Amino acid sequence: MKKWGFIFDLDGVIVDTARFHFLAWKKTAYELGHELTQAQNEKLKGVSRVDSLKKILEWAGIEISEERFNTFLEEKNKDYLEYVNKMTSDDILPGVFDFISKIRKQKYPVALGSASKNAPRILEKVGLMQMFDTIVDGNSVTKAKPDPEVFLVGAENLGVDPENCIVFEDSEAGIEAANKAGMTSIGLGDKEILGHADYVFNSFKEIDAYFIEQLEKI
Ligand code: B16
Ligand code: MG
Repeated sequence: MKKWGFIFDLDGVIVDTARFHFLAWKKTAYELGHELTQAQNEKLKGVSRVDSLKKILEWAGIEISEERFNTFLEEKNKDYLEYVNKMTSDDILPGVFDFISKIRKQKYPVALGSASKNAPRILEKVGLMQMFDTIVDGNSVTKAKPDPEVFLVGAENLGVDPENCIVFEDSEAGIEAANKAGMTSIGLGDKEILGHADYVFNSFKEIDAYFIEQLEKI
């Protein structure tokens, strides 16, 4: 049997925080005179905080000073953390806990590969910190998705070759990063948006039985 390594994105895969990012960025965009659309929000998923604000400014067609840029970043994170601080284990997405428990029981190594600088706080809030052998997040990598760095560091920390890693992602940028890393990419969400993934499922509930069975045959 191959030594598989599993790498999970956080926002939108393990927890339902993508909607909190959307609400907070919508407010930022509004203050910049721009109405953030759902389609534009898809382009922000998996993208670092700094790059997200750069994109919003581009869509708004305005330039601001470095000082205002940093103030907007701080404000956005403050708004976002207000939602995060209310999170509990109820915010874990359906099927995730059982899925990770199952692969851990089978001794597969498990990593977190997230762009978020808030990842440790979120994992603490929902009680999942102990589920990961390594945590690679926005505090430990410099290049943001779609750059593959976050997943390559995850693979290295797990001691698994990139081609034997399976990445779970909800974002266009994250699937691109996993593909660039030479890993198997699994999209969680809409097939229309994540069509460049190797596989797409609606949720972990769908993957559970089917996917592990296939793996064990390899
Ligand atoms: P923060 P992921 C990403 O997390 C989010 O999808 C993205 O919307 C966010 O801008 C980015 O983290 C940075 O997050 O502001 O908390 O540092 O999906 O890679 O887990
Ligand atoms: Mg995500």
